[in-house]
Amino acid sequence: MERTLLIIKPDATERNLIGEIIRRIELAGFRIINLRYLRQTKSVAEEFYAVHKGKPFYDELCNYMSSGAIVPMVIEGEHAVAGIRELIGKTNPAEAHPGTIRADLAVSLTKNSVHASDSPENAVKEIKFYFPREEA
Ligand code: 3AN
Repeated sequence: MERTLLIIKPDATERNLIGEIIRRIELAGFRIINLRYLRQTKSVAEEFYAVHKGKPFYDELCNYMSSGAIVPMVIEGEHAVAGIRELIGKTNPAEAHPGTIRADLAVSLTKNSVHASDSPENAVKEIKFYFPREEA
């Protein structure tokens, strides 16, 4: 069993897609074991995306991730990190395979509806970020 962090981003919460995204996660056989609904400040978004600091899209990304409600959640399942990355599709929705969350629901490269941890190591860190009391 493995855990990963997924975040439903502001473009998706705004378009009432929380249920649709959760439905796809559950249908794929994963369990949601913790979940929050919040709006974060820009400085919290900057802290979460610190690895991207200095990249040309960093400021836009942090503004966007503090522009509306987000839903971070802890997901558990067999090979959850790779499995959820597959379910969400490529970063750019234009390049994502049909049937993936980003191909079907996302708006653009920035407004790409969801984030998911890209490695088991990052999953542990990212889960701690939004769920500090969650056991790894
Ligand atoms: P992923 O979310 O697929 O792991 P990352 O970690 O490379 O992708 O990028 C984090 C976020 O930054 C992406 N979800 C996307 O919203 C944004 N992003 C990445 N690359 C670009 C880019 N070239 N232009 C604009 N935004 C980008």
